[in-house]
Amino acid sequence: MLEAHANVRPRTGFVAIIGRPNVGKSTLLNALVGERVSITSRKPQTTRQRMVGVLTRDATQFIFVDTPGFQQRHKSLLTKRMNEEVSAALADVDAIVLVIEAKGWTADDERLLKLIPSDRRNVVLAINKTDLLADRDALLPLLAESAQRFSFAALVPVSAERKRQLEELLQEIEALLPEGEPLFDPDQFTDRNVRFLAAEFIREKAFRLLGDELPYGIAVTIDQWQEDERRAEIAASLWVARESHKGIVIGKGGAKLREIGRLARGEIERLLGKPVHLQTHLRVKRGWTDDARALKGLGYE
Ligand SMILES: Nc1nc2c(ncn2[C@@H]2O[C@H](COP(=O)(O)OP(=O)(O)OP(=O)(O)O)[C@@H](O)[C@H]2O)c(=O)[nH]1
Ligand SMILES: [Mg+2]
Repeated sequence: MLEAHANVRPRTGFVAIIGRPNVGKSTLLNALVGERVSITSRKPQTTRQRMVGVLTRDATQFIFVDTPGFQQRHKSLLTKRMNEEVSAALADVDAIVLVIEAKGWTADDERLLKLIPSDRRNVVLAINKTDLLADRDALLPLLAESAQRFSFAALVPVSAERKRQLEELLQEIEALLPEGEPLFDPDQFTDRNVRFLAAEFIREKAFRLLGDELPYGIAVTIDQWQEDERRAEIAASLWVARESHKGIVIGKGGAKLREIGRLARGEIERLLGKPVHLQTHLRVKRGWTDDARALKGLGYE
């Protein structure tokens, strides 16, 4: 692909996608990259770690960095680590996409905006979920208000879910990227390995199938991975922070945990392109969301 544009100088750059929890950052990343790199759910705080999604087209390579939703309400050690991931993602990127919802600015959005140095000229505002607006005219005052808040390089209303205005967004970002040779193979769409993606798919199903509070206390590790050309054999653990949570995750007669496993297996099979046998175990690590050593052991450094 890159050869066809030999007369165009290649551009490559890192683009951080930031925003408060649940605005649609991961949905946007997946829509831009065209692959399911980052898990999503209707619950806030789904994403816990920085995640790279790569889009290579023509002579340009966009290296998007999805980040956890930035928030200061819940104060566990896990949340602190998640906020550190956001701050770290802001350093050394070539462009920043700040995502807000078309409903308008919230206090959490404002707090996050304050983390961005005011002299940055490489910040694009993506106003997401425009499909939920009854009246598109409502965007005009929001655009005016947003331009007053910060010198954004561009303001782009989008719908990540419906894949609307993504081309406009990509063009605005592309204009901010420096010249440079691609860092990833054009076929590669993430820096994460399949084991990590598989663990995340399991966590996603738990997020989606469990009630409102529980998912924040769930982590997933892969204990065994055996794969040959024809099939894969995977064993994973779901970790909960309290003994009393076990029953909820297992569900009546084991139905909940089975359903989580069944849905996750489907996604892992799509990812690997072969049949998967997935075993899930439920384990307790008391208070892991506030335990530095446990966080490290579960992959949240
Ligand atoms: N209607 C509508 N819903 C959207 C859109 N984009 C995302 N969503 C939904 O918003 C919810 C949150 O999406 P995520 O992509 O997980 O949000 P996030 O910002 O990554 O959330 P955290 O990782 O928790 O910070 C999901 O239910 C998405 O389906 C959109 O353009 N329109
Ligand atoms: Mg996310």
